[in-house]
Amino acid sequence: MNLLEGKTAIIFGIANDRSIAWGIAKAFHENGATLGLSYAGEALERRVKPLAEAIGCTFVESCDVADDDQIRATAEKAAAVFGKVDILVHSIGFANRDELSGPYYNTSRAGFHLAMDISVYSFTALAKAFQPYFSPNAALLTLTYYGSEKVAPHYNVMGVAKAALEASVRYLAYDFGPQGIRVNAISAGPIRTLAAAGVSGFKTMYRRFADLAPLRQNVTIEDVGKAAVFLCSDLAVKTTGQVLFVDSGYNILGIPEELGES
Ligand code: NAD
Ligand code: 0WE
Repeated sequence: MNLLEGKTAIIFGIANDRSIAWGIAKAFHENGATLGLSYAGEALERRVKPLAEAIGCTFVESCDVADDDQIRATAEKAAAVFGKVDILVHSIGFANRDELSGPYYNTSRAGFHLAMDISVYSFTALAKAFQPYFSPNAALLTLTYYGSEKVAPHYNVMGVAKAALEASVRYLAYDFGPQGIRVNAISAGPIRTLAAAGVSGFKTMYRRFADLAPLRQNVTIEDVGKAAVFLCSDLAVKTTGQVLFVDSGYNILGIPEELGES
């Protein structure tokens, strides 16, 4: 299909071929989009460059979203190369590893600030920096997780950050609405990416997810890519400020069924 023909998309957050951002990049490419990729720092260049090449993408820029100068430089470079930006994808989150276990109240002030800066503020900062270059019907997209709404053991400060990120989606949608620019989020079920590797208890919760979710299947980066194509295409012209669940229906459950019952 060619749902994104003629559109330019800049995607932030590819670390490797398991990244959700890579699932989105592949789906966008399959739908005819012109792509620009951005990654966190030179250490990742070796991994990201070959992926970009595989989808014929020549705009591959390093950008640490903790740094306003790097964000501005990336936006200016994108504008110089592409002229306008139709789609911006933010697939970035970070908290100190030691704050993703134990009780939430152990979160340090500095750790709280870091999680909010990288996982929440960066989306708003990107929206601001790219604003002059957005086309009139542009679409912005970020990635969130159900731990924003309900307690997911150990998700801790990231859950608080995702709640703030989802609120940001609504405020940005309000700000950009008059320009016809849409802002949405996808809430994905657990996926075994770099950001999930080594998280204590992730493996068990990943397995249980497929037993409990109405569709009885785990979520893939390709599944998320398809939903991203929809939200960023003209199919979703009147959808903004929303969180779309791509989670095999897990979020509708109240009381989980006894394991092995059905
Ligand atoms: P990932 O590790 O592949 O992606 C996270 C990305 O954030 C990496 O590319 C990393 O380089 C980038 N990043 C971290 N700090 C940065 C900085 N300072 N500047 C620029 N980039 C920075 O893992 P992922 O699972 O693909 O995560 C992508 C998004 O999806 C995150 O927002 C995550 O919270 C969200 N998400 C993940 C899952 C899951 O189970 N994996 C589920 C729902 C939502
Ligand atoms: O948003 C995420 C990933 C969040 C994350 C993960 C890490 C691990 C490595 C943010 N920062 C870091 N920092 C590191 O140093 N997910 C939705 C995946 C995830 O992470 C969890 C989960 C799930 C699901 C952490 C605890 C509990 C569940």
